[in-house]
Amino acid sequence: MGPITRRDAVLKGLGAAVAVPALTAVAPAAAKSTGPAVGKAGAAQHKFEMNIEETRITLVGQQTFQTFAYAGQVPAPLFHVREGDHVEVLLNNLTTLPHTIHWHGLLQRGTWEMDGVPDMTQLGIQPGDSFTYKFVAEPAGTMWYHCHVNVNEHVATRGMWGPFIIDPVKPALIEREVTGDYILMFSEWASSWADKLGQGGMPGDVFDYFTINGKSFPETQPIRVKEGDVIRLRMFGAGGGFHSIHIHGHVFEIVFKDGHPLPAPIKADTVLVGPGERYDIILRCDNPGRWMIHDHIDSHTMNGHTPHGGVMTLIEYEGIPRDQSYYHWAHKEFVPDFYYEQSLRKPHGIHTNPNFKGVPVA
Ligand SMILES: [Cu+2]
Repeated sequence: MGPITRRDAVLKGLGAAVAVPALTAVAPAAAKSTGPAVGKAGAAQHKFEMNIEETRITLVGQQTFQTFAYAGQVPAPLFHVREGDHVEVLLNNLTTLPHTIHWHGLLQRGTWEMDGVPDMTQLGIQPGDSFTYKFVAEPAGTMWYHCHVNVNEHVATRGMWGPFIIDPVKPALIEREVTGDYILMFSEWASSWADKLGQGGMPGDVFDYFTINGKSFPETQPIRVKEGDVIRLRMFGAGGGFHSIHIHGHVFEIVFKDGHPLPAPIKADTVLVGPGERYDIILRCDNPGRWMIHDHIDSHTMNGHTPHGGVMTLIEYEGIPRDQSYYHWAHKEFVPDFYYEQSLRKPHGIHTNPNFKGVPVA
């Protein structure tokens, strides 16, 4: 077999044609995308190129926030590979400050210099510079990636995080029952730093906006199911705060913690997701209706000083009429893939999401 041919698209260019002005040029050689090459042991080789850009995203209403964004999007692109696959990422820093990627939860056995910690495993990637990460994706589970430079600003308030899902070679029985797979990344934002790129993440910051996948209610999206579905919700503590996630009308099972199967699933209706943690829950859709999902930390369901916002969404069953006059989301425009649910059905690879694209900061 020849050298690896896969050169996935330069991620920042993807989706730009929809609503975002053209960013930097896409190198022709990098725009080619072929299927991942498969190695001897069945492990695929995934090779990607990704830029870090300064963008502005909208959390809700008029509340925007300047970010350092992997591939120009918050959350960052989905990495979805199989346990044992080889991953190579060329990362170009187009911003004004140094960054890295730490692959949170990955073991980096024999590749500790790929762990992404500045001044410990590498130098921070300087503005205009590039760095290539190369490693094996293990162990299996719900992992993520984030910058490790000035984490309290770049990760806690600038959106430098994304999901890294590693499918096990041998899925558990309960995983095989799943009919829909969803990613929910929780984070919090201190609006006083919104336009002060390079500052923030200080003790005493007042976090006054709270998001799921970078959006606050009512800009979040419903999770649409039908009776009999078995859904997996992968919850991430992507910021510095706790989120006490309660789902109405169902008893779910907490099955994985930080990507690893629990010895026995825990039945619950609320799960506390701390900074850096991941919990995968399995929920059987056995109770048709409309059921709220919200953070039980009350201040996290506000937008600034206004209640009814932040970390709120719901499960909407098919067949339940949505035309009641009191129903806030009766005519909500549905945005598919808000929870990566479509991307997770695609073949393994890296998947950008135009919904999450920001606008370049001038
Ligand atoms: Cu950074």
